[in-house]
Amino acid sequence: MLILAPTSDESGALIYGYMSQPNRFSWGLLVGLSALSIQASGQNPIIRDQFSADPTARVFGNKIYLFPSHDILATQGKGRVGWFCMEDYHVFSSTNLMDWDDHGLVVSQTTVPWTDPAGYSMWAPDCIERKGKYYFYFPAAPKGGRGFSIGVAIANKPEGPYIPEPQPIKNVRGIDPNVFIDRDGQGYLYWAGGNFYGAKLKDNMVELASDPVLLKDFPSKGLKEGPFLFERNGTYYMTYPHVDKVTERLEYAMAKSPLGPFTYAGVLMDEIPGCWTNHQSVVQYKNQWYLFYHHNDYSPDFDKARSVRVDTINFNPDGTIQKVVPTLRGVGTMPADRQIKIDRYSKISQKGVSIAFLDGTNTFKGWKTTFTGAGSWLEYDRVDFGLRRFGKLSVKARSAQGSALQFHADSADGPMIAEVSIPGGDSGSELTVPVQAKQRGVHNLFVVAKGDGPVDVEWVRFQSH
Ligand code: FUB
Repeated sequence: MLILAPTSDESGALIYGYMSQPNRFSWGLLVGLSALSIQASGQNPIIRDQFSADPTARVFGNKIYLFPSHDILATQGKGRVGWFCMEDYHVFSSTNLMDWDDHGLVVSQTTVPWTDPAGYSMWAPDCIERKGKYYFYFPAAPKGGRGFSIGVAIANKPEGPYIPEPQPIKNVRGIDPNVFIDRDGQGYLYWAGGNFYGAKLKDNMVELASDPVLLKDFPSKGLKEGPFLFERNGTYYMTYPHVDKVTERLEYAMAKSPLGPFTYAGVLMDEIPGCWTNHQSVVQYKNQWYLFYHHNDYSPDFDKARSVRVDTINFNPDGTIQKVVPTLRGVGTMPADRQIKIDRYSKISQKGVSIAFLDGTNTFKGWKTTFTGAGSWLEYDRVDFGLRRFGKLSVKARSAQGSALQFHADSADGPMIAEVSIPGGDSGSELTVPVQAKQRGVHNLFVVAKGDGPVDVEWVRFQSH
């Protein structure tokens, strides 16, 4: 039997693949209890106070819920240093895709009866609603066992509390569970284990109703995992990460029934350099489709500490999907009176703009934008000025030798909203100036450097008074 286990690529870097021998390190999983509500704000990555990966997004009622993996850093005696390390799951929700509430820990390796409590391998999960109950599916290593099994925890609300089933699902070995309920009410479970497998679920959602089927219409070369199936206009789309060349890219195949046959249809997202894995879900919310995925934004030197992102996804008239280009700006409009982190830009000039962490020892503090050279510019799309005609603009900036920035609406030479002189000095300060061309509604914001001296910008914000 094939066991999912870490191995190394040709350069010796750790990756994971399928080996015919079990690996020595252990795995595992808990049931979460406390609800801790922390706000995280929009732009990519969307979760800004902890690592998050393998995002499954689901719409329940009028909210969008996020069920990601929760990467932590292994230390000696806690997980395997240099490898994935996950001990629990959090659930998040949003009504605007900008502000995400963290509902806290919902399932943990120490309280699921069948999992190794020191496994640190709670990999990609999924969740679905059926008849008012919420079924949370997760892979983990069974106590004293090998490889991964897949279990279910059940709740009356998407936020939990989730009660784990005493045993994993029989006849399922693998990772990355994905669950789908068709229009006729039939549930399906998909998972990865070298290949993709699928099976019908019984109405109770915790037992297979049929033998697993090998879904054979997928690439035979290069690791593939993370199956995520959705339906649109009678077409079933199977999306998945696949290593075609060096790292994972997102691909998809189309079918006329949930178990196939599937026909390869293209690439959803190209490889993103710097992170070996990617992992996706596709969901429609308020008439727009979104692709949730991950990248190692807060951990550029270690790609097993990842962060969830979201971008819009669009379909062609023939039902095929337009390739998604990953962005820092993400989705949604940004209220003008928030701290607008322009380091999550939409576009920048070819020269003279760079992004760096504010504090390399704590990357969760975020980034700063540095302008070097007059004429360099940055575009930040979709700032919502509402009807308020904000009268002041504040910017937190620093420039050792002094500089100036101009803010324009709609283009680099569009109406000038404000000009700010940044005095020379080493301490960053909040500078406030009157707005010249007041704006209403949603506009793209352009920041243009007017001085040659380097200037660091942390955020920009509009105010009424
Ligand atoms: O997060 C651990 C594993 O990395 C997931 O299960 C895979 O899909 C990949 O993202």
